[in-house]
Amino acid sequence: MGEMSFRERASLLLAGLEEGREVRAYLKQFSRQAEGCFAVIKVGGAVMERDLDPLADALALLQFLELPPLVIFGAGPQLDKDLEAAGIPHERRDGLRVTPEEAMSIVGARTSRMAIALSDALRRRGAASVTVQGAAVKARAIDTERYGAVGEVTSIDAELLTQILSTGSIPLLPCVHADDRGRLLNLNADGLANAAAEALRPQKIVFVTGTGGVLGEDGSIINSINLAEEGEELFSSPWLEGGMRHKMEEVRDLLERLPLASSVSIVSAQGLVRELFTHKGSGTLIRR
Ligand code: X2W
Repeated sequence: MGEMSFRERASLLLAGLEEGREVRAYLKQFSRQAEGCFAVIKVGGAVMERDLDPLADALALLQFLELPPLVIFGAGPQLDKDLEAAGIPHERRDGLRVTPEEAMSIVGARTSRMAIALSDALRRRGAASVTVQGAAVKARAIDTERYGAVGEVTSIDAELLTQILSTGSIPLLPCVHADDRGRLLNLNADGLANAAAEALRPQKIVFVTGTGGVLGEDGSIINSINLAEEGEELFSSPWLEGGMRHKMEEVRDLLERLPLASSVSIVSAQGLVRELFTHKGSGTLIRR
């Protein structure tokens, strides 16, 4: 498909979904409410590494449909490697990376390079993006003694981000932001995405992960979860393990802070478009 423009490939991609009628109905529904933020999409570091091309295809397609998302990306596996190479011991506490001050230059350099890689991949497809650091996210250290230079969001400038979205550009948010004195802090990307979703109240909240959804007892992806009906059983299931259980608890807490109609999707990069524009979806759709 080397000779085809991204626009042509994107049209093919949409036409290739057998559910063409559904896709058009979703598109109509989404564009009617296109003011504000269509989607907050968090991309895990593992996906940035393995699936940058399908990810950029999906994001560029959204931009081409005039539904640019706000993208937050993580860098977990990349930072594990970089910090190990620099001889900085690897330690996590309560799911957060203990980040000594001297690690911050490595964290900053890696996340900048990743923002550049993603914006290059988007530009090659004709999609504009802007990396937003500093201006839109204010942070503060959580507990320097316990975690080092790890921060949490204190405020998100929803107006600024919405303004960027209204120009049609895709804002990219890395997980390094500053406190009000300019000290750089390492933020957990899921936490940042949750804060952004709360501030922007998008139509869609999506977590793009390597697993592509919540895996059930038999290892296959659960298509949808209604927390009100199935939550209790789900959380008491022994097969819902560590990382996934934690993720589900965060999703439940986020949904409780959002309007009832909100939903969260967990999906692969390859399944992102299908998840957004078809009834059946491709990953796990979670409602409360
Ligand atoms: C995370 C930021 C990156 C991240 C870290 O250093 O790993 C803290 O833990 P993933 O790939 O989405 O896990 N920050 C404080 O969250 O990346």
